[in-house]
Amino acid sequence: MTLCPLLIMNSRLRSCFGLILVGILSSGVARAEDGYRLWLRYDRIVKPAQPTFYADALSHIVLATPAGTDSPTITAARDELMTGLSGLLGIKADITIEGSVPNAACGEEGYSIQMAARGSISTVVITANHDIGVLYGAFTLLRHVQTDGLINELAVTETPRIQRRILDHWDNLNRTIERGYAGFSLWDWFQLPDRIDPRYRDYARANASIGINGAVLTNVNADALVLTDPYLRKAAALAEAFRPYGIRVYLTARFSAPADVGGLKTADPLDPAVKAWWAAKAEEIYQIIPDFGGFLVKANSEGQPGPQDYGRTHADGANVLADALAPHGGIVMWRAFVYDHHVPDDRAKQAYNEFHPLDGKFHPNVVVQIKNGPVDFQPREPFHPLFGAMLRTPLALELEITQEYLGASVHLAFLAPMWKECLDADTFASGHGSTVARVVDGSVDNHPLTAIAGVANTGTDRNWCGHPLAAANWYAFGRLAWDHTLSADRIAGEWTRMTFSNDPRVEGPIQTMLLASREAVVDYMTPLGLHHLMATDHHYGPGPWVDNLRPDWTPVYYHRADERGIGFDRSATGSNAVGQYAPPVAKIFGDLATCPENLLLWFHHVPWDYRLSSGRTLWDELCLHYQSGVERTRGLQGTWASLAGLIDQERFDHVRVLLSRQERDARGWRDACLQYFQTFSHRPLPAGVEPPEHPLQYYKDVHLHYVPGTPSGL
Ligand code: BDP
Repeated sequence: MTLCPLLIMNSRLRSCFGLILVGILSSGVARAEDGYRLWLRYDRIVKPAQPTFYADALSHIVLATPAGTDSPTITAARDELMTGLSGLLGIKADITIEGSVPNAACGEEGYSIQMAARGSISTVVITANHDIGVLYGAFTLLRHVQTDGLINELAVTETPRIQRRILDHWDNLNRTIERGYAGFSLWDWFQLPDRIDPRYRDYARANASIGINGAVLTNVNADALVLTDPYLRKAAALAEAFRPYGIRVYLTARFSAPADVGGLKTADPLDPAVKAWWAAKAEEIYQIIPDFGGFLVKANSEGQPGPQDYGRTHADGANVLADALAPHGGIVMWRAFVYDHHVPDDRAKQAYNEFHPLDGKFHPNVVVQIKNGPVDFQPREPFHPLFGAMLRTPLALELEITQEYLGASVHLAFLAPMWKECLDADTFASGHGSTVARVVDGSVDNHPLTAIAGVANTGTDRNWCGHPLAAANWYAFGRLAWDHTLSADRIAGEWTRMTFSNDPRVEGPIQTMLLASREAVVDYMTPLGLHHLMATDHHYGPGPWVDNLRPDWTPVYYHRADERGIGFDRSATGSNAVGQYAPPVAKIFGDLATCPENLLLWFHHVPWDYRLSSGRTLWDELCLHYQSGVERTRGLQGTWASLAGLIDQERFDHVRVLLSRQERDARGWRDACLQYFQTFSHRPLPAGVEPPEHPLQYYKDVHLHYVPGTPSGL
């Protein structure tokens, strides 16, 4: 018999040990709030809205599909419900699996959740046509409970609006992540396929909980090595770990792979040997990964190889890969992020110039993947004109969840409001109401293939995304990919309740902070339509003066400040980028008087003394926006401070420190940009703008080293 060590201690020692134990346990509790559990925390709800009702209804759950049988996905749903309900409510649910008739309203991935009385027993029934729908339904039910929804009001039938809801990981095979700010890649390529890190399952659970159903494992700046047998087997191991959660893997295909790893002399897409190589490669991949999703390709962009190297078009290139994948059901996501400094046209116009003439020339399993704006994931851009101009091609929207241009994982920037701006923008592609969202979900032009991608912000950091509030962006991406009609407000509320608490004293302030944060960043970085003022390479701090790189990588190319004014004239008198939009949109953007002020300097070169709607001059307004960015950041700090004692110390302290750096950075942005622009405007800072802390040269001399996520590593 072993005696409990506590029993054989004397009483003094016991109380001392007890204190230590309490200390360990309480610090254990604090450690439990390290963010690892994301929005799936399942801590006990202190006072559920309807305790008895919950207990009754949720004690009996039926999972029903036409097959009516168990599977790894159904097991995942059951496990999640058991864990979730016992954590949230202390309920040990009785979960049964039943057969059901097919329900057209549930489609391929949807579900229906209904309350049903079985005799005297109230039951929750989750019905779906396929197992994955049951899993999605289980997560919805848990979210409802977790956010303290009224369970008797829960009757939902839902299907996703977009079919392929994908995370793009810009992860390299050496585990660094391009533009990744939360540690190294989650994929431990060296130890795969032998070791399956338990984290892969948690990654898959988190994704499934918000409906994400695909992961591109590798960087768009691709390494052809991933297409070789050993790496395909590693990818297959990840695919296996993700499969119960409905997540398919995709890989990036380096266009020169037939030459790089295939031993061919060329990668010319029209060369028969090249076509045969891709066909054989696809065959090989599907042998190893039967449900492989397909390829994501960055071609002829920023030095990547592509079909143009052989005088062929993007359609020629995409179609060869698509034909190879088609017999297996795979797709090609061909990126439209192309521009070239040897082309004399405005960079913002180049993707349209190259892709618009190819509309209708892509094979049916190709989707052209377009960033939300025409330049590059800036804090604010207008929607990409291609969304209104390629009605005969399925178009995917690419969003950047990782905050490459919005302060990395140091600054708080909740991106749902930014994504909603794009999704809700009317392209007029096929008359009024042809929003980007409706182009992407296929409802404008009836495309059967629909997709949306988000460049992931995940990494090996214990809390997954670096900043304790940055997982809100991962969450928001998934929720919008599933249903782009959800409001940013609702998503912020859900995430806050699940990640922190249903306590209104906590939920309200965090939700308010999230919703205010992106506009704060716009104000202190690039207000009024300014863009790409970031320092070279790492894109973290200000560098509006940079003029010594290829022109389309320099901020001076974008802001065009001079003695007269500031901004890029993209109106009919300038580069005429506005001409790439449908006439009703072009008319609004193209006229200084009607252009939304938050995009003014994107489309117009505006005199310093031009009067804005406030009655103030452009210069004064610009200065006040920078100042407001700083003040809004201080507002975030103040709101966060009000949470002292209401949330766990660990996340409280972490965010407090980050916000204080954000405020310092915001001041730096303001002081650097305003002093630099002042060398052109020759005007004083208006009242209300704080004087700069350091002279301009100080900011020019700042050189940051080893900023995470920087491709060159410098
Ligand atoms: C830019 C990034 C670069 C990416 C590129 C892309 O700076 O690291 O490779 O986009 O999307 O935003 O291909």
